[in-house]
Amino acid sequence: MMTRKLPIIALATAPGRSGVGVVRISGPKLENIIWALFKKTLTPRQATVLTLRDASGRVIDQLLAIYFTAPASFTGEDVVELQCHGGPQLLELVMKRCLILGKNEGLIIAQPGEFTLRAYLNNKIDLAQAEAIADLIDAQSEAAVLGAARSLQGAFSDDINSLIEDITQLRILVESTLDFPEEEIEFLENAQARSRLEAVSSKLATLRQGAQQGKILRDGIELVLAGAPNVGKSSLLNRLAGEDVAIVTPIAGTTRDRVKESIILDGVPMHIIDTAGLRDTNDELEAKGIERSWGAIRLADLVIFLQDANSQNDTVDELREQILREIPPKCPVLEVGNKADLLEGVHLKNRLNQEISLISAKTGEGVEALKSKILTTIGWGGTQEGAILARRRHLDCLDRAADHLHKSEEFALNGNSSLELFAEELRLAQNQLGQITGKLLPDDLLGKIFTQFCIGK
Ligand SMILES: Nc1nc2c(ncn2[C@@H]2O[C@H](COP(=O)(O)OP(=O)(O)OP(=O)(O)O)[C@@H](O)[C@H]2O)c(=O)[nH]1
Ligand SMILES: [Mg+2]
Repeated sequence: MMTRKLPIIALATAPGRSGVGVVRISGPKLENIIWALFKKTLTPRQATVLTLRDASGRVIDQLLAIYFTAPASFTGEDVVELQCHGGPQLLELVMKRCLILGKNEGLIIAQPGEFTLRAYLNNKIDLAQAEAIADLIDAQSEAAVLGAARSLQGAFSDDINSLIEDITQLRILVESTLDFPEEEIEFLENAQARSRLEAVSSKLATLRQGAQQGKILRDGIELVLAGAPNVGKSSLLNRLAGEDVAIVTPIAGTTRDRVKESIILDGVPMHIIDTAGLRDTNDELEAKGIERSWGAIRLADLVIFLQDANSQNDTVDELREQILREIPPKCPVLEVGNKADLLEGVHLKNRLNQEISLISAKTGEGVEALKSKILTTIGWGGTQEGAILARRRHLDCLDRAADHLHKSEEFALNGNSSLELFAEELRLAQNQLGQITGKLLPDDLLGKIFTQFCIGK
């Protein structure tokens, strides 16, 4: 995939009926293909009405073509976009005809993400921007669209590059001292080096925080509603979703399988999972459901441990222990007491003597406050202004960069300081940052990233 130089073609618009369907072709040289298709040469960047005919001269479609010549195009190669009528059969005929007439030039069907890959390989965009294109297409909320657009404009990449530049300057400073061992100690005590390192660390911390928000905005949160049977988990799901997605009955053990519903909370996609009530049971079907509840808890980003505010007993403590054992590391648990409408003036406290949120899934009381609490618990700052969109991959690179910076600090500031190791850790930190924009990315990772794109992009 990495080295294909042949011209490629794909439907750029979604399959199905639509007003217009766009077929896109990109390749090192498209003049011959254009001639083969239309017996015409096209003026670049000018819309031209053309007729595409089948082998026996019958008109397949009258379409609008726009031709971009390399390097001034999306991919950096020659690109021609054919705006056809948007019928699925028609577009298939157009594609087939193009493939036949472009055969001599080696025209082939594009792989997912191949147009964007070529844009990346031709330095039209960096890797973070290429990912932002896919994220823009997949964005699940308005805030995610704006964040992806900002990343695509290069906001994230600019921050990364500026940090890389700062580290480069620091490395130049260090490496120029390396040849003079007697100056090492002096250097490491040099306030300038130290304050620069601190500045780099704090810049990285800010970037990490932004990327964490960006990851939440992109992927949303797996929010699992867990608790004993009959406490009102399904009722809460329905309340949050604003519709009856799960069955609610007074019978304990109503929910047998996970029910998932996604909502947008303050721009953040929340994938809410209602689960079967947790208890010991001899019912085979219910037991299977409960096993799935635990499965969901093990993959949660946030667990709401729902309780009946009116009947607190030992099983609550037992269940809490169990849930805390099963959740993934760093997954917060929010304890919530439901059925507050039946409660009179009592406030619930959990084992840690913290007051827990009280709500009524039935009347809606406390649910707005719970929504805000959910957002603060997952660390959502609520500042969408200036937000970028980020991926797990970016966060991992930033985390590793932070580790290396931290180590470099130790080598610089501890008793057993070593300038070589200090410089090496700086290099490794820089390496991790470079992977975000793709400058220093292993080839196999590149393939993985682009195959997740949709076809035609
Ligand atoms: N008064 C009152 N009743 C509620 C409230 N929330 C739920 N209920 C009732 O409690 C019963 C159980 O509600 P569900 O939402 O099915 O409870 P669940 O936790 O999903 O139960 P399982 O699926 O069996 O685990 C139903 O009769 C609901 O109407 C509430 O806030 N106040
Ligand atoms: Mg239920």
